[in-house]
Amino acid sequence: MTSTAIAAPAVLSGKPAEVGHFIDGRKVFSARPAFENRNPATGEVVSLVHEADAALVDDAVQAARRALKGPWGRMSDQERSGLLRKVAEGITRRFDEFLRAEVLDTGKPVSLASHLDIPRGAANFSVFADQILSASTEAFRMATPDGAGALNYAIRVPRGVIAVVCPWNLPLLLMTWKVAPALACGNTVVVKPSEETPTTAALLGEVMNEAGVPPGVYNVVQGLGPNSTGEFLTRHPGVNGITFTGETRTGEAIMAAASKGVRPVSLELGGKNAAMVFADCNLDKAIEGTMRSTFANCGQVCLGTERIYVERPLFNTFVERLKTAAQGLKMGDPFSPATNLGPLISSDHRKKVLSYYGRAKAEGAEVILGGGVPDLATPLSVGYWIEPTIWTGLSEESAVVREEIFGPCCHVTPFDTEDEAATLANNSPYGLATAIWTNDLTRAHRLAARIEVGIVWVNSWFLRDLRTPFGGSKQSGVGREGGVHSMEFYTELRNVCIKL
Ligand code: NAD
Ligand code: 6OD
Repeated sequence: MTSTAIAAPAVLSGKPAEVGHFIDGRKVFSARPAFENRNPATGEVVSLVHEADAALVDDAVQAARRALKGPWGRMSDQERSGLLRKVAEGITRRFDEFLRAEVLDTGKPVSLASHLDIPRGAANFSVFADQILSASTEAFRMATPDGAGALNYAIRVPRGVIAVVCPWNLPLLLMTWKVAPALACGNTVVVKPSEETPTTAALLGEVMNEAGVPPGVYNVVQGLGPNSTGEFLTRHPGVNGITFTGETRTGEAIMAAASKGVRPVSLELGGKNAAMVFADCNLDKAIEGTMRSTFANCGQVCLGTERIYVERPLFNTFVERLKTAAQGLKMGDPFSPATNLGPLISSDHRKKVLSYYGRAKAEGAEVILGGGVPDLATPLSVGYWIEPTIWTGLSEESAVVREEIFGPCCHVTPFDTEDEAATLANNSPYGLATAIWTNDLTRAHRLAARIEVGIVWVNSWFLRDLRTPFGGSKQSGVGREGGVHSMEFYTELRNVCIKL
């Protein structure tokens, strides 16, 4: 595995590559590509992407249904586990191809993708290859009037065909986070990657074939969401369960689609996460952690902290230190190991984030840093770059403080008491994650029980043990994935009662 020795793309010459679907173990292309996929760093077209219509989505679902009845459906947990392990090895073997594809699709720095996205893509498969071997169920002996008794035991059965609908911010990581446990449990999948980041899902099809995963077990349909591929897939009656990561609004549409046929859904949705920084914290660590939680992946991480609450005695120092650290972020060619801040995903997304930058100014925020578009040399000048931005001084009612922006920005607010910090943090329709920075562990435990989120990090952020429950409260999601919690979603329990 190499980490940074990845060739930067030469100026693309000739026709860009075409990215198509993967159905029944084969690459499939529609009559013609439907849209362009641009490199967010340069605006350059990197590929032409095909779009699956309803008939092609049906082909993929039917292939997935057939595969359930084939050798895949008869495999033992041990055999599936072995195949997943080979998939993990395949990702690692083709690390540089995945890395290049992910960096070109997202514009994220190679320094990030090589340490997070691609290794996690492989780890998701090896972790669930282990998990399935230790999955257990319950058993009960009961009394019966004849005295002989009966034995009840539960078995786990796959749900069937799972639709996996993915976002663009961590494409391989988030897709494999769902595909790996779904396959470990014996399901088959039809994946709909984001239209912004189609490539690694297609590449994974090749790895599945190389690993010997039977045709039809892993399928990919490319395309858009509403009135297109995403909707055709989630409304398809041959789909037995839907797992989705993306915006809360889209989650609502997907939940509505799932209600037809009463299909289960797992939803990992948006956030407007708070960090709480207490005066007794280790400031160096709090700054380092907040730099990551606010600016990693250009702020396009659902777990990112866009609201920072700082205990008043530390407030001015914290803001000054965060500003100095953020001034050290380095934009540039994402393929350069020195770059640690990439662009936003698209021109449209930049327009959205800039509208919040404008709104913050209009509402009288004190702009501590940034607030605009950086002046970069060609070819980066054409990309979707934006300045890292820090504000103070806005009211808690401001849309900038309440709504998910999904950009490299945060608003910092002082607080006076622990009670006030908790009230401020909970004042949100979202409830995904929080980061608490304090050396008072009693306080940390107290707050962990009080903050209305699915994930609490104390003196850390995005520190992941893949066996732990992951998911959001309130409008940040439905259900938990990870470890045994993924097993719960991707299987059904069937009780067997045997009269002795
Ligand atoms: P999005 O909701 O716009 O799109 C996600 C996927 O859904 C895409 O593949 C899209 O084509 C598809 N889609 C859109 N409308 C659809 C419909 N009506 N039916 C079926 N499919 C449809 O999200 P995004 O912009 O790709 O990602 C950013 C969002 O994702 C942010 O809100 C972020 O917080 C959230 N997110 C959450 C988590 C989490 O774990 N909670 C992780 C990553 C991202
Ligand atoms: O680490 C994970 O498993 C996970 N689902 C991370 C989500 C990050 C959101 O952008």
